[in-house]
Amino acid sequence: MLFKKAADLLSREVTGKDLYLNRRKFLAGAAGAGAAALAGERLYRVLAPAEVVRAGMKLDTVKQADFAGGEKETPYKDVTNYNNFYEFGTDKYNPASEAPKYLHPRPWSVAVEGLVKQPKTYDVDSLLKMFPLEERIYRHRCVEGWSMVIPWLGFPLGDFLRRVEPASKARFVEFTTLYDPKQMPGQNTRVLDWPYVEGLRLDEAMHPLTLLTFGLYGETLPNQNGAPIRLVIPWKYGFKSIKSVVRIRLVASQPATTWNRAAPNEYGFYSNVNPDVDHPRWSQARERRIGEFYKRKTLMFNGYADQVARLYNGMDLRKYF
Ligand SMILES: Nc1nc2c(c(=O)[nH]1)N[C@H]1C(S)=C(S)[C@@H](COP(=O)(O)O)O[C@H]1N2
Ligand SMILES: [Mo]
Repeated sequence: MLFKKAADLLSREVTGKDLYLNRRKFLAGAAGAGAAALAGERLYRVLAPAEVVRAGMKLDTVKQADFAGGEKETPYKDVTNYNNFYEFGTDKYNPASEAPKYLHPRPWSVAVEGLVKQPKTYDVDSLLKMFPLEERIYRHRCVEGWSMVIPWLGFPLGDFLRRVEPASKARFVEFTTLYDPKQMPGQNTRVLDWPYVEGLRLDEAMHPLTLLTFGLYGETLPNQNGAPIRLVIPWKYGFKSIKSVVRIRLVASQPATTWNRAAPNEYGFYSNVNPDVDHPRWSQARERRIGEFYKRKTLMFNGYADQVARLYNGMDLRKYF
């Protein structure tokens, strides 16, 4: 069975050391709020709604792989409350409070189009069942200088792209977030050009680390983390990992992307994590891991150089930042 009720999570087996400890504590708190509801309807309204929406549904995975060198996972509470998702406001805490109220992640369809032999529109749950889900623990580095370690659930985007068969002329992939100001009230403001668009070179999109992501911490994605489907490209700055995707389009030339259009001198198309190439307004040499006080050194390609450096052989990474 693919989905289980949120309540079943309470009995989920602990697979690693303290792997699910934080989440279990969090959910125990949510259950406590639910119990209190029995005592009074008003109390329930105050405490329960956001917690219940956030808990998500359990997703079964076939394997777990640590791509973060054994580092401690960032607590669930931080992963799901400290977010960038400008469709719900520009404050880090806005998405956690607003996205659960407005965004309806099901039913949801994702269109695959452009230079592809098998164009098709998929229901997100049929997409989710196309390949076995893996849990992958990745480092996640925001261009602003903070970072986390997150256990995502998904499968390689490349597995899916091979299935839909890119045409020989396809060289890039463009991804688009939902445009619906009713579900994404931040789209009523002009902080960015909507909808949010991102892009990858086809070989980056096919790279086995690029994850088509449906969940985190064992559950479906919370709305604030990009429900019901997002990308995670762990060697690039966080803004490349586009949330709440509705369209995947194979194209011949480099797509115009939201942040690159907004500030081309600050956010390049590639945006690979690179401690040697500073943002024009701040250094990228260090980062603050959420939950830690001292800054640590940022690693080349966010620590994934062995796997991805070859993609950029012969490229001047100062020019193609
Ligand atoms: N559609 C959309 N996707 C987005 C963003 C956004 O504002 N809108 N923010 C990006 C940025 S800047 C980061 S750091 C990551 C944050 O992902 P997280 O909240 O799951 O940690 O999402 C990225 N994807
Ligand atoms: Mo970011």
